[in-house]
Amino acid sequence: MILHSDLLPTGRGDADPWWMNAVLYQIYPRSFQDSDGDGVGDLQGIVRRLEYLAQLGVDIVWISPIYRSPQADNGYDISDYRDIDPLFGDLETFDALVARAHELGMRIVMDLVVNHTSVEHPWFVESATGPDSARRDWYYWRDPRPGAVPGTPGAEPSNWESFFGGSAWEYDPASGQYYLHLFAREQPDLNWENPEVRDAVYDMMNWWLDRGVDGFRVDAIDVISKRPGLPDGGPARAPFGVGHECFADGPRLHDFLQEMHERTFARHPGSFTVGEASNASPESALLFCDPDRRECTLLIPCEPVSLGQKTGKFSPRTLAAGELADVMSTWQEALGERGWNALYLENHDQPRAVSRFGDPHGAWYESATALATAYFLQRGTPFIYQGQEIGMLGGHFTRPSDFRDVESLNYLSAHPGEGVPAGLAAISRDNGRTPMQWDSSPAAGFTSGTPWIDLPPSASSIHVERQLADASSVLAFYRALIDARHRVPALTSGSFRRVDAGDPGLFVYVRSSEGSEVLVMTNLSGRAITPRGVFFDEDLSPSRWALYLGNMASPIDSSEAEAGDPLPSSTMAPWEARVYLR
Ligand code: ISL
Repeated sequence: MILHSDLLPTGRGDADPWWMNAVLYQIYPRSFQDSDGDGVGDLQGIVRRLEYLAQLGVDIVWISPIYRSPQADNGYDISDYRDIDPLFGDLETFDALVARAHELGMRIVMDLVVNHTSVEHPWFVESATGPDSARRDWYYWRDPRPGAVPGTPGAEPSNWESFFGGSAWEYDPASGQYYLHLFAREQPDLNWENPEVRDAVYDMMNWWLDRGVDGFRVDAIDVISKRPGLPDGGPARAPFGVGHECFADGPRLHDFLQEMHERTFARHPGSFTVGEASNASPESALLFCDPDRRECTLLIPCEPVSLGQKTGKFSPRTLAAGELADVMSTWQEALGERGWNALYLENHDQPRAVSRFGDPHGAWYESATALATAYFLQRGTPFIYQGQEIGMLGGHFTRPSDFRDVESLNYLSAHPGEGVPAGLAAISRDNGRTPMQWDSSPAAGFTSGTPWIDLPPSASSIHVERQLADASSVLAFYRALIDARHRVPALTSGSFRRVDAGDPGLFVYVRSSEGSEVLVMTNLSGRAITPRGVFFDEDLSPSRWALYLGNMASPIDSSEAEAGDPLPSSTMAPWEARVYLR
């Protein structure tokens, strides 16, 4: 690794709004740090690790759901929005966590899951008492299809499929009706058409904001508005199931988001809202995050991380050279200087980026750092998912009993006798949920007990302790990227321009603002490639570029090692990454 920190402006630059030079870190609490030996991470564990995050340079911490929950979908099924699940701690510990994070200069963002609740939420329990319940209309209850035998296949009110497999309708023999669940059957969809539902949601959001949280990551926000009448959908369009066009980007979605903004975020100036919109496209993205529309601060699109889904999620195909770079640039260009995006490669729903897009065996370090460089310096707010900063790899799932995630378990039970298909092992959400690897102890310092999900074999060599002691580690590399985001003006507000380097394996771009420019060169392939084109470009030719960061121990052209050297025209090694400033 080559690092010339002396090239950075001293001190943190200005940003307006504040998140333009901020870096976000996502914690999946169940797998971050256990403090009581039950094998499940908890809030006290997070508190213990806050200093680690502050030292890394993290500005915002998003914590996946910690509310009271039966944990059918690891907390994305909430039974009490105003309490902490005892698995993770209590409100007092949560308040202490927020206070400590604030002392360390970090903000806390909660996950907000309001497309659905748990079946154990009192709202649903009351709604399920029967058609006369005062809360019946808080959820979607519908009669069976006329003429069909209730409770048998085909009798569902519509043909919609759940994201997690099977019908999106669950039959309730007691009332003879079905309720809608776009996710697991334990996650009934709230009826956002009902103003009482929306009032209750906004009250709850204000309760947390008043308590001191700094914003929300709003889960599955683009499916809250359903097409009136809940009609049958047309044929499935991969990777989505049947009915998707009837509930994604529904007719009142943006009215609801604008109302939510007005009723909650507008009352808490500076609060941060991330909308998770798996259906958003480069064409629709600005509807969510154009500041004038007053909806979300930024958007989590899913297209870049859904790449390679063929007919279904668990039948991945090999990506073509340059495919990832092309999708990322399309999003950058679509949002331009108006919108603001979440930049990310990993989260708790995705496999680890190095396992998926890199070369975990042949070029682990190089591909981890090249992928990091490629996404981190684009326009938007970079998100780091826990463990990504040390290049964690995916899980090792060989038996059905190795899986924990509801989506994977549903898949296994729908495909009995197939063992563990390779696609499931590679793409299962459990890949991103193995415990954080802190040190070389048997459970990687995550717990003194038995972890709720197994660690991968790579845990013994990839861990925080080792990387903190190594000035050239993946962790050190991330720290250098974070420093650059904090200090270089072009990375805060600068435009994004992709440069054609003549080969799909190369992803090269320039960020520019007045008086500050950054040139990012990455080789996202396992081939050595000589860039073409870039250096004939008038704008890029001056020899004033200085190499700030590189992931090769010694660049192919040794003259590149010195800061201030001219832009090299030499070949980029497989998975090489360079960041130049001027
Ligand atoms: O990753 C997906 C399916 O495997 C996505 O379609 C994902 O389900 C979708 O983006 C919504 O995800 C969010 O809501 C889900 C929860 O299970 C996910 O963990 C969460 O990120 C339901 O609350």
